[in-house]
This record gives sequence, structure tokens and C-alpha cells, in this order.
Amino acid sequence: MTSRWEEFYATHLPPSDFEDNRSLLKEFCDRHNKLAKRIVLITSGGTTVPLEHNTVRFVDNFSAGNRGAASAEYFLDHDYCVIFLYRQKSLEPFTRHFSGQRLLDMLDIHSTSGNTTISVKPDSVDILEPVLENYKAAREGGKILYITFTTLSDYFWLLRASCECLRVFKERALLYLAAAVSDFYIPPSEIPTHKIQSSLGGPSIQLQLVPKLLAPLVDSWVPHAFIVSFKLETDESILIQKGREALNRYKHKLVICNMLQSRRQRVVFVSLENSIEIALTKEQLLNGIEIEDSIVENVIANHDQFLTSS
Ligand code: 9Z3
Repeated sequence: MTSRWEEFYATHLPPSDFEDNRSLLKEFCDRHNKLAKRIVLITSGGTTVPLEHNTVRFVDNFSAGNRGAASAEYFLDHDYCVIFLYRQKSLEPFTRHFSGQRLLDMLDIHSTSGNTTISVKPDSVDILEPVLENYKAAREGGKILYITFTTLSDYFWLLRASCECLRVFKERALLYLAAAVSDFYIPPSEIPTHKIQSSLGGPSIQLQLVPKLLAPLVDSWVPHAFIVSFKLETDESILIQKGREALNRYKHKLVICNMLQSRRQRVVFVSLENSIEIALTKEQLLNGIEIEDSIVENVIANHDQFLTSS
């Protein structure tokens, strides 16, 4: 009998640039595996579920992509190489520090006798310089690979392809699943080809449950890897219980639970052994300390232990 996740792949085509991405993933993984490096796959941003094949409208999952993008920078600091699988146009490592008008506000333009030069304003150099240095080291050293998805189906295809390439790393691979993945979708056979016409009245839309990929991921795609998932809730009273349920069901290593409202200052690590809270004080937040710094440090400590014990 085919499982629900197999049926999902059988009824959804891969994204058009799938083979190119698969080659990039394979080259990246083989190169770093030869160097005996540790690797992290970070998923980041929300998936979309189209309501029309020629998509004008879609259902989206909330995620700005800051958790994934910030974490990527901290993993690079700890000498992991990084596959950054993220929602197109969500926040990216390094450039996230200069979103909106921020970068342009840091620049000056000078024109003298027909020559135009652009420079960084003196008081912005200290802000730009460390980020630029880290960015260049990561890019020029080939330590980060950026792969984008938009729809839930793109995400499914690219996550499985990433896992297939990560397999060679065995226990040295870490999966950090921070993307906000839709729990609901519409089967392709029930999606209209063209834009839904309002003249026909309000449409009634029947969503179905998305198969959970954690099951095949843990059991067969990367059974040796250290797998960390995130659990997002808005009701504090069920947060830890939901995290523990996920851990018991999928038997991976760690669930990091967070509330939508307080995700920047508090998370709870739920493992088989215990639950440990990580929280920032108001003062730390005001001083620009990011919780991802501590999250990544603690995840790596868990990965260290796992590597030692296996
Ligand atoms: C998270 O819980 C992430 O921490 C956030 C990060 C999406 C809250 P931002 O991108 O926020 O920095 O704005 N991600 C996982 C969300 C999710 O869909 N989890 C599934 C669930 O809760 C399980 S895989 O059921």
C-alpha cells in the first residue's frame, strides 16, 4: 500500500528547476563530505498552497524567515557548512541586517566633474564591515548553499532531494527544520486551472491534511542524522504537550517549542530526557542579543553529545 506521503509525490510535479537544484545539492554535499565537515540543513520561511493552477491566490503560513536566516550565520560561526532551504523573498542570512531602506541609507553618492563614486557613510562602516566580512568568507569559501521554494509541493521535493544528498554525512548531518510548513493543502485534481471568478459567488474550499514528512525523514531518508524540528503554537497551555507528542510520534532528537508572540525572546527545548527553557531578558533584547545565538549553541552541544555517544 502506498503511504500518504508517497501519494503526495505521485500527484505533484517537481518544480521546474528541480534537476539544477539537485545537482547543486549533490556537488555541495560531496565536496564538504570529503573534507569531513559537519553540515546543517536549515529550512526557513512559510510554504504556500495555491488555490488556482495559474496562481493568483494562495494560502500562506506565517514566517518572516528571521529564525532560519539568523541561525545560518551562527552555524557558520561554529564551522558548520549550511544548506539554506528557504522561501523565496523571505529573510536571508547577512542581507537580513539591511532590509528595507537600511542599506541605501548607509551609502553616499559623490559627483565631481562627470565622475560618480559611491561610498559607505563613515558612521555605517562599523555596522557593515563585520557582516560583509562574514558574508564574503561564507560565499567565497563555498560554505553556504541557497535553495529556494515557494509552494508546499516545491518544499516537499527539495527537502527529500536535500536529505538524499545529506545521507553520506551520517551522524555529522544536522537537520534544523524551522520552516513554517502548511498542515493543509488542496489536491491538484481539485484546483481550478484559472483564476476563481467572484461572479460565481464565494467559493467553498475544502482543505486536506498534509502528510507529515518527519516520519519518512527519520525512518528512511536520513536515519543517522541529528534531527531538530520546531513547534509553533499560539496557545501557551498546549505548547509543551504538542512538542512532546511530536517527539514521541516521530522519534527524532529534539523539538524546539515557541509561541508566535514571544518567539524572539523565549523557546523551550523538549527532548526525551527533559524540557529546558532558553529566554532573553528585556535588556538583552534591547542590546541586540539574538536568541538564535543561544539556540544554535545549545543545539550544537546536543549534536556534540549525540556524535560522542554514537
Ligand atoms: C517555527 O516555529 C519558527 O521558530 C518560526 C520562526 C516560524 C516561529 P520567523 O521565521 O519565525 O523568525 O518569523 N517554525 C516551525 C513552524 C511549524 O510549522 N512547525 C510545525 C508545527 O508546529 C511542525 S514542523 O506543527
